[in-house]
Amino acid sequence: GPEIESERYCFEALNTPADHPARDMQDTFFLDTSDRPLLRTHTSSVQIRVMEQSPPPIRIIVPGRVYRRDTADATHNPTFHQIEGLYVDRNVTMADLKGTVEFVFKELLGKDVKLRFRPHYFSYTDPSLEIDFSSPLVRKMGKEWLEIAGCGMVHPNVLRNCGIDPDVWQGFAFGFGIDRLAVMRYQLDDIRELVNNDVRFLRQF
Ligand code: 2NM
Repeated sequence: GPEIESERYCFEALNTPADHPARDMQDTFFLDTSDRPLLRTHTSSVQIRVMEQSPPPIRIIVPGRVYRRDTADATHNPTFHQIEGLYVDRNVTMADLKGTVEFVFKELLGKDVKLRFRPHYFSYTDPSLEIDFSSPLVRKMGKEWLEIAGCGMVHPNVLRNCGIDPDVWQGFAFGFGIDRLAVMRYQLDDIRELVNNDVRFLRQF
């Protein structure tokens, strides 16, 4: 999907109201033209494009670059990368969500990690959850749990906005940022190296 998006795909279709903080000038890079395109703040806009175009069942993984206003330093960058998953079918429940998410993160982080789900709020899912993980690496950082991802059951309004009947179809989605994970895993000292394109850095991998 495109990195330059409309407010419709990035916010409106995702049930995110006009007064939501993400839609503030302080949080999103709006491009200075009349129809207010913006730099996408998440890859969920791509999920909308897919749900609009293809009838369920849908099973997709959406990786991509995203943009949020932030002051760059060694641990923050106004551009980073997300991976999102979306599953829409008949009879989809929270059990499918939990089982899939646990499988994904155990494959990614190792079979010995512990996962924890906490209630949360996202406008595009209900119920919504945040996912923490615990591992020897996390404990080495002096912490017990580290937040890694968000997830939830796709809000009926989001399905409706894409022409999908929520009385017939349900879905779950999850998303996470990969840059901070890469910093941890490869012990990088500056998150900005991931987009600096310095070949002396890139050649190490
Ligand atoms: C997240 C967390 C929770 C999400 C929801 C959707 C859609 F389009 F189906 F509504 N896509 N992605 C989602 C839900 C993403 O990332 C932290």
